[in-house]
This record gives sequence, structure tokens and C-alpha cells, in this order.
Amino acid sequence: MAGEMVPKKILKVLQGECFDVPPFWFMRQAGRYLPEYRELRAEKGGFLAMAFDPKAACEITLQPIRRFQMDAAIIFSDILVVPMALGQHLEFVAGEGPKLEALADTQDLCRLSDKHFDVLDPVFEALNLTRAGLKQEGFESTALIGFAGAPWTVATYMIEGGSSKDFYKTRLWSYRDPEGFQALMDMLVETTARYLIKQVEAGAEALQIFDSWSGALDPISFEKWSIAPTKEIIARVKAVHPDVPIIGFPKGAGHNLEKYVCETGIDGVGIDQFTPLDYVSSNIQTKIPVQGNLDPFALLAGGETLDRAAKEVLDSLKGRPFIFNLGHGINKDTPPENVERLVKIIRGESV
Ligand code: 1CP
Repeated sequence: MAGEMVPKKILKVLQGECFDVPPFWFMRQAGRYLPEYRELRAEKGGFLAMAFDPKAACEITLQPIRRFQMDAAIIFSDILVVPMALGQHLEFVAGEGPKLEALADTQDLCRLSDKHFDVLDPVFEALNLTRAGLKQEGFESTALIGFAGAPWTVATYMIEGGSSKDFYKTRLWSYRDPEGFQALMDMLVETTARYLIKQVEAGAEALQIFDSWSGALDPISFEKWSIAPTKEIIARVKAVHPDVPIIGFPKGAGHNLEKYVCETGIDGVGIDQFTPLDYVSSNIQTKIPVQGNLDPFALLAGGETLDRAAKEVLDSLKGRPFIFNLGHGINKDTPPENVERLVKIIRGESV
């Protein structure tokens, strides 16, 4: 006899349903603010060692779910595994973040090819294990989210060689040599779509595309380097898996947000904390389910500051399809007690 299907609230919201208690998860919900994560990290020796160890990645993905029973688990990996799949060397230097061999110009694109795609196999294995693990541990209403970076955001790391404040080389390249830059974007579209399709086949039930640095683009560039490649990825994924919901997160999109929502083909949109709630409820949420947008610093601060900020989000976005989340990732110094308090507020329990 087939087991009874437990409804997954997040998937329902992405189909346009509405709940009095909204489903929730938090960007970067697995990670350094959790002592159990820090313990495993010390044992494994680093981020990449954990991300490419399917058992460790599964364990880390489940850690926040055991504490807080979020409505979604996001697979523990990183957006920078796609450059690795194209043959670009990546390491994480403690305290400094990611380091890649920077691409200097179009000639360097010859060094890239997706013949290295197999390096991603452990991610698919981790998704498989996590899907089974969620079921085994009784989290049957928790959906598993797979993800990738949007081409623009991933390209900034490939060209700058790591994190950047102004994306100097990437923006300059995109203006000086748009054909060469387009060739890099095409490569990223191809590999990212293939990667997301395989994540669905490995057990992901929804996908998120992180365009964390789309805010660096002027409106014409935004259309070319954020909207167009994202739209193409979504078309390719939907051609194979038409029912898998895809959330776009164009951080810093500002005035470009509406266009992004209308043109990319996404099923839900992640909103950053800089976007006014009344604008979101009257101009965005009328078009598409929204996810967001508590300031991670309100969560870091905790106490009544957190209560007020969270209630503001809840009150503004109730009554239409809504997934509670943060406007960006959890800060590593966040006390887990603050997260517990936030979960109570979202559920309407007294704190
Ligand atoms: O332990 C550590 O020091 C590693 C820190 C860490 C973690 C926990 C990195 C390095 N990546 C991750 C996991 C990760 N990254 C996840 C899965 C876990 C979860 O969300 O619970 C996800 C979805 C990401 C996505 C990611 N990586 C983004 C997009 C989201 C965002 O925050 O904007 C970006 C930009 C990255 C790049 C990255 N990975 C790690 C670092 C230090 C950076 C650079 C960030 C920067 O340039 O500011």
C-alpha cells in the first residue's frame, strides 16, 4: 500500500496556495552558527572536504532541520562547484573565502569545458542520501531544495578570482568584450541547466537560483546578464521537469525586480531586506509567490528588535502566497536561541 502523502507547504505555496502560518526556511541555515556544524568542520578539515563528502553533506543539511523543523532543507553545497565542473581550480582559504584561478580574457575560456562534470557526482549522492534521511527521521513535510548560482554571480567569482566589492574586472569585461562575455555566460547556462536537471533526478523537489550580485548591474546589463541567462536556464530545466518549482533570488535587483519576475519564468521570488514591504505586497506578491525578507541583522540582534522586525514581515506578506525567509544568509555569529525565537514568532507561539 502506498504511504499517505504528507503535503509539503513550500511546494503548495509555490503553486499559489496561502497558509495562516507560512512555511519557512533560512538562507545559509546550515553552517557556522551551529555548534554541531563547527564540530564536524573541525573533524573534516574544511568546507570543500565536507561538501564533497556525501554523508557529511547530508548530515549538515539535516542538522538545522532537527533543531528547528524548517519546511525546507537546502542541500549543503556551494554555487562555486559549477566553476569546478568547468575545470577551474577552487579552494577556500580560512578567513578569506573562495580563491579561484581568475579568468583574464576570452582566450582563457578555452581552458574550460564540462568534461569535468563528474566532480559533481558527490552532490547528487548527497541529495539522494538527504531525501532518504528526511523520510527516515520523520521530516516528511520538509521539502528538499537544490540550487545553483546564476551565471552573472558565478562569473564574478570566475573573473575576479574570489569575492569582490565592486566586480571591477567582470563589469569591465562585459562592456569591453560583450561577445567573449556572452560565450562565458553561454557555457554557464549550459552547465548550470544540466546541473539543476540532475539535482532534480537525485531528489531535489524545488530549485533556487542565487543571483546574489545582480545588484551590480545597470538596467540594460541586468536584462542581458541576469534576466536572459536565468530565463534560458529555466526554459531548459522546465523542458525536462515542467513541474519542479524554481525560486529566483536576484539580490539587489531594485527597480529591475518586476521585470525579472515577469520575464524569467520563475515560480517564486526571493526578496532581499532592502526592498520595501508595501512595494512587495502590492507590486510583486500580486504576480508571484514571494519569499523573504527579514534582515539577517535583526535575527543577529534578537530580542524585541527581532520580534518587531519579524512581525512586520509577517503582517505585510500574509494573505497572499508567502514563504518566510531572510533577505540574505544567516550571519555566522547568530545565537541559535535567536533562530528558535524567530521560529516561534513565525508559528504564532508566545516567546
Ligand atoms: O564553514 C565555512 O567557512 C564555509 C562557509 C560556507 C558555507 C556554509 C560557504 C563558503 N558556502 C557555504 C554553503 C552554501 N553556500 C550554501 C548551502 C547551505 C545553506 O544555505 O544552508 C548555499 C546555498 C551557498 C550559496 C552561496 N555561496 C552563495 C549564494 C548565496 C549568498 O549568500 O549570496 C554565494 C555568493 C556563495 C559563495 C561563497 N561560499 C562561501 C563563501 C565564503 C562565499 C563567498 C561569499 C562572498 O563573496 O561574500
